[in-house]
Amino acid sequence: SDEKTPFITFVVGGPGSGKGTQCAKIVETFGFTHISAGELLRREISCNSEHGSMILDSIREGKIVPSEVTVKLIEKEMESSKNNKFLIDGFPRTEENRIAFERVIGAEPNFVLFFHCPEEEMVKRLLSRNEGRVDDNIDTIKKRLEVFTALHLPVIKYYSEKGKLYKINAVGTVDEIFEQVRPVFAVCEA
Ligand code: UP5
Ligand code: MG
Repeated sequence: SDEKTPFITFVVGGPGSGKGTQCAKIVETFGFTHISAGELLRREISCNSEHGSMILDSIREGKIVPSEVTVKLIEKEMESSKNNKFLIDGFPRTEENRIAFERVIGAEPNFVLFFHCPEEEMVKRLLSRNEGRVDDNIDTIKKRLEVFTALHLPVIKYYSEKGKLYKINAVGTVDEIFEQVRPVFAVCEA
């Protein structure tokens, strides 16, 4: 493939659906660079950047940070990478996110992985994660689920209609789920 044309995969799904876990396996197996939008935002909080306190307030409330902030962080990360294969995790969360990315980056994803997981399973995983995330408490988890449910469908529908959506059943062991993910990437390697 062309060195300059980035190969972009979006990884979407509800809170705790296993996006980060599966991205780590994709990176290991297929050599992508993992860009987690949530991690980029948490990094802004911990380095006390310009938008840090606004981002912290949004994450505590499970709200979506303004697209321009998130897209700028993603853009910087893509530009500073020597790789041209990117996994963008936890983004786009809304139609507005999607449109802002296309406008700023000037590209569409090659395909989109959607991890589909029942709410009760997501809640169970998040409550037992224990990594000290400010949003892993039951009140914020409920808000994250509400925001996801209210906003994700148009994004899914858009990519589904373009034939770019791969829906993964995100229930099962990490390895079982990866066996559904692997063929999607194996095809694009061939
Ligand atoms: N786990 C994973 N797979 C498992 C399996 N198959 N069986 C059993 N357990 C499994 O997994 C969650 C937990 O489950 C872990 O403990 C894992 O070991 C276990 P993980 O892989 O971390 O799931 P993930 O989908 O990545 O969950 P995460 O909590 O990161 O998802 P969110 O989408 O909620 O979080 P994110 O970091 O993307 O965003 C956080 C907040 O940032 C958002 O709520 C929002 O406020 C803000 N944000 C924006 O505003 N804009 C953005 O573009 C992105 C984020
Ligand atoms: Mg994650």
